[in-house]
Amino acid sequence: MTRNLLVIGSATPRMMDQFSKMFTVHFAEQGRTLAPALAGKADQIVAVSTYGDRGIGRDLIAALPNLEIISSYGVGYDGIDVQAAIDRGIMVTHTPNVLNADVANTAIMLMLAVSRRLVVDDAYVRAGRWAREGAAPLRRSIEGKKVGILGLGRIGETIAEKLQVFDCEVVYHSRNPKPEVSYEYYGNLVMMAGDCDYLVVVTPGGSATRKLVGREVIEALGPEGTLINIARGTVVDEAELVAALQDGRLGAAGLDVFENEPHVPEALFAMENVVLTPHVGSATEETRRAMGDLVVENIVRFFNEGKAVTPVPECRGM
Ligand code: 8YV
Repeated sequence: MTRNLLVIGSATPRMMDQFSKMFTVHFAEQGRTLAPALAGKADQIVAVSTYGDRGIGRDLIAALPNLEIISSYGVGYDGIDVQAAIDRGIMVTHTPNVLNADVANTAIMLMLAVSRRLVVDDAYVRAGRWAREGAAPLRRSIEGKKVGILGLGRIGETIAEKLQVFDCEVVYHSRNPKPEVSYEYYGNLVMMAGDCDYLVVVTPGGSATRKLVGREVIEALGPEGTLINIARGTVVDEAELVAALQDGRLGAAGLDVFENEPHVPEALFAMENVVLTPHVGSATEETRRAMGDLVVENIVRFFNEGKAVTPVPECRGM
């Protein structure tokens, strides 16, 4: 008898090819409840494939009495009720490391795009303004600037390493200092923001970091400062961010993530000092393929060998 797998959201054709070799595949539109069509099959589902930010909640976990593994596409797993899974002995896996380089590249791409006003200058050329009005205004360099990284995990460290090429001075804030790194540690986020040209948000989402970057941090970064967020929209107080950009209390922002995706505050659309991307940090063919392969490998190894490849930290002992 083949096992049953529930895909929440969608899976790539390559993932589907692999899944269908091993499983009967079902789809659930929502992460929170079970579609009525699936109600009769709930007890047959042993594996779930989902996304970190879409996740799976306690109710749906409870509706799947024989679930053994939740394999998530992405490093962040704030949308998954991990405690509900652990309470039932369900393994939760994610896809760390394979996306470090591209997510770090996205952060640096946003730093450069904001500072050099790439989008504005591109529009300037396309509108024929270069020929009519002459050279575009001078922009700001990222060379040698001080960059504060909020959350020095694997992606944060990759950003820090890559920024060495730009001679940036990297400092960081996280819950605890990391003795193995040489970057200066700030125990106080507001103080770090006050000392930096750029604040790069890389810390995981979830209740522990909700609105961690609020008014005080934003104002400390100040009119000459730039906020880059490639983590989760929930980490930044978005209303405060928009207001600070409008009033000139914050200099600029490069944002890949938002509080209520795919909805983005329209006030940002008209701002030339802001670059917006639609949550594409890991969205390259190469990285997404590696992430998909790891989602599948976690499930396959779990059922074949009893051990997943990349459990979330809370499930490492299982
Ligand atoms: C998502 C991400 O997984 O890894 C993460 O935490 O946010 C992304 O890579 C991607 O949006 C999948 O939808």
